[in-house]
Amino acid sequence: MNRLLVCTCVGVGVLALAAGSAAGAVQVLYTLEPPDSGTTVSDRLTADGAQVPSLEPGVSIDPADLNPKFGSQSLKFTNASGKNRLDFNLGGVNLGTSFTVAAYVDPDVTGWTRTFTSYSGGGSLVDGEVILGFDNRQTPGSSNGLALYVNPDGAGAATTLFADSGKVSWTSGYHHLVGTYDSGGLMSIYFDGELVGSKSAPSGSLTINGELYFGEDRTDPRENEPFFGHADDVLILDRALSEGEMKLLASQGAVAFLQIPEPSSAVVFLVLGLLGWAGVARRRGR
Ligand SMILES: [Ca+2]
Ligand SMILES: [Ca+2]
Repeated sequence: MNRLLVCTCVGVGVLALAAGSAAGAVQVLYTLEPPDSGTTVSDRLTADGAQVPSLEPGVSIDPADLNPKFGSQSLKFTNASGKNRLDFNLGGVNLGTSFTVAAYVDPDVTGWTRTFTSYSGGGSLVDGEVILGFDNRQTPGSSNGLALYVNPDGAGAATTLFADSGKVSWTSGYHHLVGTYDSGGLMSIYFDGELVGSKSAPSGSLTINGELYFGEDRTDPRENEPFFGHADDVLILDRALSEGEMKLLASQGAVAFLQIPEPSSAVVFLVLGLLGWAGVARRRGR
């Protein structure tokens, strides 16, 4: 093995392990791919720790209805039990001053529906509450809009801190929903890779108040905005992706976009790299 190849192997190994990681705030990716199954879901962005979610009884990887957007599996949300939320277990965690929340969703419902939410479910939003959801105020029924609310730390109670998409055209099947927040800059909504709504963002980082869920508000007992259907590539990043990046994320999926290696290939690269490095060191030591 020559030295160039050795360096390449080491470099690729390090890059492979570092891909998708960034210093600072929390990052989460649920691809729902094996070995995930049933109610076992793992985080694929683990440089900041693995944010393993908890699933309520109505949520699982259903082997009889996998319906993937990417890979071979997705997460199914049913109303069988009346409890249908994914709990990110991020209560009290600071998402930072800039972040992206994104998911591919194939809803079985129309109208008001929550995807990402730390909202209590009643009254004004308070510090640390965020909502990305379907919002049928534009045209009730089959043509829905999207809204993104972000109440960062220190904002105080408010219902005015939101971006609105206006009408978006829904067809059956998967659609990509994204909310981005950039303190003092913009909060924006993307639908299928396209910017559909934007508004000046308040300032401050956002520390999750209570808990962050996917599927319904935190304490709302009425279950009046539940998400039913499938979700895939559920993603939280510690930066606001740009409009250009959004098209790539929507078309390629998070694994390709973030260049996340399969666990096995990362290990192979690292082992090859270390073996090569050891070989060079041995020859140098002669
Ligand atoms: Ca993580
Ligand atoms: Ca998947």
